[in-house]
Amino acid sequence: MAFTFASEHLLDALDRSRRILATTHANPDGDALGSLTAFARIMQARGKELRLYCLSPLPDHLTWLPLPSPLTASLDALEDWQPDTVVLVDCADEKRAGEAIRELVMRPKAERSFKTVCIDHHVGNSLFADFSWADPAYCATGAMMGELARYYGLPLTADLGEDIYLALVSDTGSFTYANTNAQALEMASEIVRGGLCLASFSERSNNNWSLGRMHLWGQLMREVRMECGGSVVVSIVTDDHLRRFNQPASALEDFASWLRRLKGVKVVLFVRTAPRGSKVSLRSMGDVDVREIAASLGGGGHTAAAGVDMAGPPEEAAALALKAICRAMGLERSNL
Ligand SMILES: [Mn+2]
Repeated sequence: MAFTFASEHLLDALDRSRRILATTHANPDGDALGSLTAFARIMQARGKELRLYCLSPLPDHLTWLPLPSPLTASLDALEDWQPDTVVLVDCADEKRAGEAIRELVMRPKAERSFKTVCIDHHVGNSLFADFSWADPAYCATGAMMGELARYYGLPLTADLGEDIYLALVSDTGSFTYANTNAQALEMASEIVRGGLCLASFSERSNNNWSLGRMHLWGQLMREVRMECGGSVVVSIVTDDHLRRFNQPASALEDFASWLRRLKGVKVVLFVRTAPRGSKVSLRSMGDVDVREIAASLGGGGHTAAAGVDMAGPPEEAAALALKAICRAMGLERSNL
């Protein structure tokens, strides 16, 4: 597979910057945060001043991640600190980072004193930024950060190595998904050679569950059901589930991926309650392009992992999504 690298223009824009506001998508996962912190470290090593913004607070399972610079959820907190460059990582479009960033990015060039940069690996990046490096050949935006670090001659060690490793494992399902490529494994190997201790990384990143989260997953697994003759697995989570086990929504992180383990399943449909309606996650084992299904419902993502926010309660959203899945697979749905 051919990988692109950042254009001279983008590299030049970064070189000329002094104060960078870096951000990523709301509800950040390991790739979003890992690539954000990696980017910040790389730019700090280049002598830049960094501020980090994310609409959502750090999810519980990622609070252990050391931050290179304070992370704020409010642009007002920057007070009179003015960026000359706004960088969005792992964002396919300007809306994913939230309204405050969208407003900044969408300002006409003549009305702003900063340039915008996007580094991202989603299919269908809208190229909204002044300078974009968008390449779906990369398994994770973190892998792009690894390439950027190599370009600047920075070793993939210590916190930078760990940031990138977190991004890689997060988006490849610990090197098990179809997007896992030799480049990712080579980069991981370079990070391990650089001193990352995998046992202690796993200790921090995986072995941090509460009993409530374990019980919640147990309950959800009991409720899982099969549709379309066993090729679609459906899991629905309501507020009641979270309340009953006293868990935050972040306790559901990665649950959908586990449902891939059911034999014969081609698509995972995971629907959960969201502040406005429902959040639908789709996972595919490779035969079905779930990004297309998500797009038909107004969402997006990757071929093997996509999502969409829908109005209405989870049961309703699940029924609509299942219909779209069955249509895409050329199957009649059994019942829901
Ligand atoms: Mn990603």
